Amino acid sequence: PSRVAPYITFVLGGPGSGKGTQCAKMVEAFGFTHVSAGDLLRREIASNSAYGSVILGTIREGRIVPSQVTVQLIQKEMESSDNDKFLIDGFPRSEQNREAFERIIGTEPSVVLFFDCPEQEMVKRVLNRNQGRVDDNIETIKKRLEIFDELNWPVINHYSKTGKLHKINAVGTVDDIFEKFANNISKIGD
Ligand code: UP5
Ligand code: MG
Repeated sequence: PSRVAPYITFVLGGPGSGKGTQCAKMVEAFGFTHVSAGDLLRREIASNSAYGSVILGTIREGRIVPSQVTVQLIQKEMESSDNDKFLIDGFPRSEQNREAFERIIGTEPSVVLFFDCPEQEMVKRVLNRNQGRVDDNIETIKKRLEIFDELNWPVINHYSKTGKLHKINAVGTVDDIFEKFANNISKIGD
């Protein structure tokens, strides 16, 4: 059925909590379009765009790229899709991010997934990933965790208050974690 507004799910969680991995499974199972904010920013760096060097410096330091830059990339990606069901992965990371999205896109998410993972497990996963990401080193991981702690909790708390938050224990096998929340997700967004 066609909708007035797109159906948006925000996917939140610390670095290495498994956002990207679980999004891939949701795409396969439920036909969402996966929009990873981090992937869009990395694509921007690779394309040598005007913002590329600023984004690279920010990601190396584990800080957050200015909201307008990220929201514009997300907006372009959503507009270029025929789908009206989106997973927005790794965004919003701060209240500023959240407000910019609401202002520029003019839509709120229907659901917010939060993958809750212990810090030492996140560090272990990120250090084992080995995909050449400039931020997968112990110094940057520490900064990513600090920034997450400082800026992400207000966003989580906001969606908890509005009743949109689904908190998921992110420890276990990839398939076990998926099964724990997939039933709920398959019922929504139809
Ligand atoms: N893995 C996954 N699930 C597992 C499981 N259940 N058991 C064991 N291993 C598991 O997984 C990480 C690794 O763990 C993989 O090797 C996987 O196989 C394994 P993944 O699914 O990739 O986790 P994810 O949560 O996606 O981790 P990621 O590192 O991508 O999270 P970040 O939030 O740190 O990275 P992101 O790409 O979103 O952002 C990177 C940077 O971009 C940020 O630090 C920031 O500087 C910048 N950014 C912004 O400024 N603004 C934005 O809006 C977005 C990003
Ligand atoms: Mg990711």
